[in-house]
Amino acid sequence: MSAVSHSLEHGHHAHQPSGLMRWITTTNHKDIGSMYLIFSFIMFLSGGVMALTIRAELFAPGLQVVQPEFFNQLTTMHGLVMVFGAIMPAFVGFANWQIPLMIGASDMAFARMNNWSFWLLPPAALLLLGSFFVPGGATAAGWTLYAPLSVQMGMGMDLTIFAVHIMGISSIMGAINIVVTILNMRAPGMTLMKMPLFCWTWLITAYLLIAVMPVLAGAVTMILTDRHFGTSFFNAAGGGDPVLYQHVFWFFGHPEVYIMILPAFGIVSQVIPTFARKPLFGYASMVYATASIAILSFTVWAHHMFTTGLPAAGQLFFMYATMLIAVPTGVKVFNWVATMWRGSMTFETPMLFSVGFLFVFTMGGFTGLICAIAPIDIQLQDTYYVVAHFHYVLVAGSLFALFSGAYYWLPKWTGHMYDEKLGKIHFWCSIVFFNITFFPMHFLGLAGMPRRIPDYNPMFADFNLMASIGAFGFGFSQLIFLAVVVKCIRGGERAAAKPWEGAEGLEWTVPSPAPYHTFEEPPVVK
Ligand code: CU1
Ligand code: CA
Repeated sequence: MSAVSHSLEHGHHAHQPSGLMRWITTTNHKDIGSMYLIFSFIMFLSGGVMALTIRAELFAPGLQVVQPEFFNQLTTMHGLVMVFGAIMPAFVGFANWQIPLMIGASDMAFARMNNWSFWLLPPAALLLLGSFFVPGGATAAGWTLYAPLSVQMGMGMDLTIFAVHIMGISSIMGAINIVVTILNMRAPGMTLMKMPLFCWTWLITAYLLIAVMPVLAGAVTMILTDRHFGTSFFNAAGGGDPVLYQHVFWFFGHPEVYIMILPAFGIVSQVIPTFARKPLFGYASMVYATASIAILSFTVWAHHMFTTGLPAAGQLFFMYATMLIAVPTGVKVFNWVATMWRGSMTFETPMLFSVGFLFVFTMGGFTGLICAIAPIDIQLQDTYYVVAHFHYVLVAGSLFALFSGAYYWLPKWTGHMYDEKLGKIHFWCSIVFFNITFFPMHFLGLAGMPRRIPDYNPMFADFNLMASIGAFGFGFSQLIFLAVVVKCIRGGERAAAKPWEGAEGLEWTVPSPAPYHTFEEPPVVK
């Protein structure tokens, strides 16, 4: 008895697993947040290598770096890896780190489920990346996995379907955790309308995830049963319709775009007030704008399908509904600019990435409006204009906001200040090379260059050369970020409890617990 009680009293610290077991069994939101971020960065580099192989193939007309079959696998897997492996898990990593700190909760509501949400991801990634090595290789149906091609592809497609199922389960569990944490675990006095905006954007994103991940799971399951169990959901010969797949997929796919951008809005809404040294302009309107964007995102899916023979009334509906989203998005951009108006601004790396985001993401918003116009979209469908548009949204939008947030919170996460000079070099290289890569793609698309092809007419040569040079510059610039993060984890100037001077009270709504070094043993709670 006494031995047992002795070990119970004093055993907590002694029995805490260390080394690898600590990371496998951890239920600490900070540890899990770090694992999400490291995982997503590894996936970002894998997807990046695929992108660079694509750009090497397209460096000049007539080049053949890889087989055309493999090229199609690369464009597909680049998209899937970046969307499901890099961007989404990175935002979940931010949510894990920041939400409990920002609302004054001790941890996520379901700490053990949180561990499980993360550890589902590495096996899913292995399935996805492993599909390159099965007979027939990875699926080459495009990241949207359109039927009938995806029904006919080799077994790489089955691995992809299974991976999508697992990543979907992980996302849903993560989203449930975020909703329950925010609704039930806020500190006394932390009303919903006092929450930092990052929490609001994630609360709304979590609802989007719970609503649409099952739709994606349904879409790929229908492909699976069409492939192996004799159904004909997407087979016209059996009474089905391949266009049905596009409806189901984009009912998931458009809200998915906002899943990847609303948390980015949240990060930018934290960073800009800090470095403008003014409270966020129009907090309540930001909340309502976020919610409006989320609700409207369910009503626009067929703007991806203007060339499928939709009735004219349908085309008009989806065109106007899409344009409507520009209103709440405009409210947000206005509020960010108004926050900076007459602020005493400084431009440390997080602010550079947020202001950069504002310029370049807004470009992606404008080209989105152009694509929304049905008669124009019919011309631009499946051209590089669309590729340019969504990379302005997902790279200049999601990725730049992730970098902004990473630099902003690295001092909190690691306990050290990052190297400001290297951070600034990373920003300027990123934004310059980003534009060299993707701006010419607008012209390529307008001139009619189709996407997802391994070779092209020599008339497209100049802009492709520019894009490829830009892509390699952009890719290698990301190694600077890796260097900054590794350096910051390993040491450096100790970060103050409030690392951003002159911005007292704007960084955190509640006093956050003192940071401990994530890569040290966590402190023992007495
Ligand atoms: Cu869309
Ligand atoms: Ca080629």
